[in-house]
Amino acid sequence: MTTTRTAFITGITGQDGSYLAELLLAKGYRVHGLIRRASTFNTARIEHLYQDRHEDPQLFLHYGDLVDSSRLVTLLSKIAPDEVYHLGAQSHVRVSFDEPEFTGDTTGLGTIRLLEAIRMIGLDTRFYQASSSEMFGATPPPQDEATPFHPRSPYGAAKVYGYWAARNYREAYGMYAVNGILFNHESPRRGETFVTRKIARAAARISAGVQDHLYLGNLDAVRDWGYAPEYVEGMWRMLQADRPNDYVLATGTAYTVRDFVDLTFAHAGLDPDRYLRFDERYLRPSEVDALIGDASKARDALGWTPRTFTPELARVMYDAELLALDSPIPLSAA
Ligand code: NDP
Ligand code: GDR
Repeated sequence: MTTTRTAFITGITGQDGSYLAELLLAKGYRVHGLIRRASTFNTARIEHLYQDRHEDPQLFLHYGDLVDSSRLVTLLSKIAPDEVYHLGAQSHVRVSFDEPEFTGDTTGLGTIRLLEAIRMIGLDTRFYQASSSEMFGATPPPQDEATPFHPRSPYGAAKVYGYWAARNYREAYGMYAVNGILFNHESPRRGETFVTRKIARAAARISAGVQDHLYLGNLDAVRDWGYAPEYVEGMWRMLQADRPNDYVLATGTAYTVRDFVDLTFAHAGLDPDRYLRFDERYLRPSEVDALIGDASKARDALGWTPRTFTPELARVMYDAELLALDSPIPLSAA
């Protein structure tokens, strides 16, 4: 007899949370998600999931916030999930320089609030921490699980705190807690202010004649961009392993921001130099110059490998933007 497993996802309204909820529902999980109360709808990325399931709901949303410990305790004790995927965070690196304390509170302390809630309740659950390649920061590539951290932003520093919190609860209390150290992963559901989505959206709007220019900051940064749906599958695999461990997920390939512009505009049949402009507002006080991951450990231990690489990603994201221009369905739900 199989029993339905229950998952709890923080950050379910975000890019990764929405793909992970889809994946887990397809695997037969009952999925609970933490959402923030907002004056406008913030559930566009997951709306299709609960609309599909009116007769037999398997997706349940709960108001709460990572800064509200007592709410996390109440919710977790009521839901008693088998797996907790902690994806909620103030996830924008540039914004973390404007809001360093808030970023530390949500992205850093939010992790310990959740871990401590699990410990206090005595919940037997598996815990996934959304760690980031931003923790490597200034340490040159290639980066893997043994690479020293040198964060270059309040966001990166907060993620280092979350990483060590997860490891500490594993070592101190024997908790099944893992760190997925994920390199950049993108999709048509990426937030509009991250660079890949910004480029894809601008190219589509320029093609359609509704935008004139694309303003960017540093074009020389090197990133290892993969495809988000493949990365959430890696998160799930990490929690199915016999023992808790930490894993890098990455494609192992390197492209500059300028390369992403060129790939996207070439696919759109546009000359980037006609439209590209520089705006220093998009520069960061300290930049992460190059991130290129080595995901050999995840390949060997979990059988995880990336299938979509940056050139295809640029095409997929541009095509989705173009379709969305004519569609009444918001792209974040597509
Ligand atoms: P998004 O920015 O798309 O989503 C962030 C999510 O966190 C949203 O659901 C947001 O809710 C929620 N959130 C933010 N603050 C709070 C809070 N105080 N309380 C409760 N929920 C909150 O991020 P991604 O989906 O791209 O990333 C998921 C996680 O993985 C993040 O932790 C990110 O830092 C990390 N990560 C991402 C990588 C990437 O390339 N995408 C790479 C490595 C790590 P709302 O919708 O209300 O804003
Ligand atoms: P990143 O992603 O900082 O790597 O963090 P982002 O897309 O914001 O920046 C990538 C690189 O592009 C450069 N850049 C610009 N970035 C933005 N957002 N807007 C611009 O106009 C622009 N012009 C140039 C940046 O300087 C940077 O070098 C993402 C987030 O998802 C994190 O949460 C996650 O942890 C890391 O990826 C891995």
